[in-house]
Amino acid sequence: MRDNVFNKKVFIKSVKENLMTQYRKDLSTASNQEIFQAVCISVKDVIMDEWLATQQTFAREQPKTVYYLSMEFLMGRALGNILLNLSAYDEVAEALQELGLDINAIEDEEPDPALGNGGLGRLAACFLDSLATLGYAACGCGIRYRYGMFKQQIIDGFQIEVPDNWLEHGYPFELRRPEYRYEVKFGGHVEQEVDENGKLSFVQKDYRSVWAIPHDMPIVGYKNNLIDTLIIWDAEAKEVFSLDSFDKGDYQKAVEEEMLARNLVDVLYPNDNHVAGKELRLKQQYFFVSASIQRAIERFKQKNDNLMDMPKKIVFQMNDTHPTVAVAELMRILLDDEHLEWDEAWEITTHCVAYTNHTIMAEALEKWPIEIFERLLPRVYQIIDEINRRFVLEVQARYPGNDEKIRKMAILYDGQVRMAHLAIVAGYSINGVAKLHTEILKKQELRDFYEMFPDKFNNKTNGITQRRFLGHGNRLLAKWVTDKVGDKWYTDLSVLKELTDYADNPKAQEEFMEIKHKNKVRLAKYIKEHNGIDVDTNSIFDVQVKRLHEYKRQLLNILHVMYLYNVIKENPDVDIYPRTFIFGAKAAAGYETAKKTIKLINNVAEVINNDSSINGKIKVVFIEDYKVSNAEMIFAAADVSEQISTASKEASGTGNMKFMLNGAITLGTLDGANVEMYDEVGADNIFIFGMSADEVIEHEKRHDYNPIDYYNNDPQIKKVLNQLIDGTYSANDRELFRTLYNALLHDKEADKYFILADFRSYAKAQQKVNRYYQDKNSWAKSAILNVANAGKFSSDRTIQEYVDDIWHLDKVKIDNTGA
Ligand code: 26V
Repeated sequence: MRDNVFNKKVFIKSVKENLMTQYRKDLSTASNQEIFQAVCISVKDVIMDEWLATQQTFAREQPKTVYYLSMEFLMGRALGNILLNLSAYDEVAEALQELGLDINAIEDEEPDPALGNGGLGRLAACFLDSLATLGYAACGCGIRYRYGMFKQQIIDGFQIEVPDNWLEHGYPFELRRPEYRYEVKFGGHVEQEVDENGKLSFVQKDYRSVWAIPHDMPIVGYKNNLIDTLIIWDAEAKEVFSLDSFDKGDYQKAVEEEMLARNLVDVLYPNDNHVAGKELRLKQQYFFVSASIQRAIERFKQKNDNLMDMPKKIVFQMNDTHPTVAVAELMRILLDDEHLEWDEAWEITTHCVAYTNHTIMAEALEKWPIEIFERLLPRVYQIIDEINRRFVLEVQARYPGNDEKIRKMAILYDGQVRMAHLAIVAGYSINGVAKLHTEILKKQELRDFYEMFPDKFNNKTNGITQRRFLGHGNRLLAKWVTDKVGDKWYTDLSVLKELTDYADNPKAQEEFMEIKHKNKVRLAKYIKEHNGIDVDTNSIFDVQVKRLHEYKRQLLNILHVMYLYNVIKENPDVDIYPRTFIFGAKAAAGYETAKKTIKLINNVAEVINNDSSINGKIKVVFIEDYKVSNAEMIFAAADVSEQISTASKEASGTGNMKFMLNGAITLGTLDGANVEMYDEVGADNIFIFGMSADEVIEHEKRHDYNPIDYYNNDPQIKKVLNQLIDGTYSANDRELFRTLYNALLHDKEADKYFILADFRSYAKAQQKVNRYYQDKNSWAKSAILNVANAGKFSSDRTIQEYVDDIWHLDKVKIDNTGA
């Protein structure tokens, strides 16, 4: 079947036909966007057959299914990835070439479905890719945001947020399925009713409701004919506001429901690691969770008649606390709709839901005011209240007279619903996302819960899909790797170990550096086109791309650039190998410090890039609108990967792994998964600096850190900080960076993220980078060893661990003979 369609001749014919039927155009008149759409339709033909075959196999074999509940799926572009996984990329590229078209230009027509903020959403996307590739039945469940993550424009150095209307041209790979809609109810009140058997039941009255309409997206497994599904739910008004309802006196209700549906899925909240407590966000959470659970239960009931068997067939993985209302919604359906007893419903729920924690940042811990919760979800709130009541009894039984424990552990406390506590009490598994992170959870943040439920806690170190981040993003290196060790790495990344044999080989080193250089040329071209800056492709590409957050310390990086610039100015002959400092980062719209940091980076770039006296030794580039599609190109071109978070704050990081897989050398703290990367690659092939997590935590406990000491005792640090407020980088407005200056020296929690404490150690590590790069062979060797030791960080490994330890899914084989 695949062979047929992707046969060059057949494919070209099919694309031409699509152009004709869709647009009444031929190749000479069609735009690239139209050709992109036509190509997608041809590809979709193949997908549809395999998708159906997969779903039929699932229906027949009833494998256990994971429902991955996530507010975010940062999918990135689909076309190239689908072609790669269908093993049709080369054929299609050649076919397009025959038509005089460049496949990259066609791929560039696809908007990034940016239905996520950062690491958490991208992880969900990598997981789906691995689940399908490994042959497991999985269903991603999320929201079809009308506007994805905002597009970032840099104007006069400032970030400007522009709406991302990703659906503008229609999205070719989604399938709208209104026939599988569900009703989701909000508000009203709960009434108790007694049925003829004297049984008490609870009924929600006077509610407003919307339809949840599923849109399916295909998740194509790698060369295995299996296609899983990502469902993103859209909201539609139940009763379209009409004369009919007016007649019935429902006018007000119809209008309200239409308004509710209209706003519900409009925007993805662009905050990351920070809770704003917006009511609409809670609505979004309940909306997609309720629809997803209704769907799962309905599917289950089609083939099973005993709900107590649900844990054998279904697991709901909660991606952070955002979908935690799932606990109460599942209870509600089992109690109110399925009429189970509390103990039965609890038995099922506590064997069906599991929770992943992605952050220890206190600002990201979700707590909802009880008032909002009760008003919006009255019945769900009653259930949470009951779960809490029972849990508190349990705590009291275990720690008699210890009110402190209750204060610390209760689900409802101080007028708030603590979502993490609900997730932990109900979930049968609680996992962190890197070894260090899980240890910190157990010893610090969630210590009381660990003491009470030690067996629930486990670690699943994150991973990334090598198919997108090497196979698609770095085709040159992918080919080089395949030439050396065969193509097994696509599904078993551990074979990269075999590259170790080449690390010392001068020819392999040269080939590797040549590929890196070509990727740098590609990125330089992108930078020239987008930023108008010429960068030296022989310079070290030193890259920090990730969400902008104080704990990630982009500020440390740029302060160091300012320091280097001072050093060069004072001593023009200093031995500094040319370096291009590349940044990419979006800041949450309301996060002032983060936005100021972007402005600072751009102002420093402006000054340094235009100072001819330093002979182009250092340059600074801020890449606008960092997103999955340009990320793939950036990782491929990086020499140095900046992973410089304050130790203990970055739960895992996944960008770090993408750089490693592309042969960049990490400059980082012993934080998150960096620790495990260090273990894999060895001390000689990574640049580590800064305080340890234990040291940071110790200072935080003792409140004994004083950044002023560093300022007073280190003249070079002092000079750099003074330059924040003396107009060096803001000639027209000396006060522009005062807030950054104060945040480092004078605010209440001055230098909360220990930038000054780590500055010297960072500068030293940077100096090591500077020297090491000049020894080309050693550098190439280390870079190759980074690729060779990246095997552990495949999301295939991560997913297999989830399957073995938490989900216990059945492997499925899709028979392709009917095709
Ligand atoms: C939190 C919140 C809080 C409420 C408002 C909206 C919002 C949106 C996203 C988040 C998630 C923050 C947590 C997160 O992204 N954690 C990242 O997860 C990655 C995957 O596990 C991990 O590699 C990163 O270290 C971690 O920061």
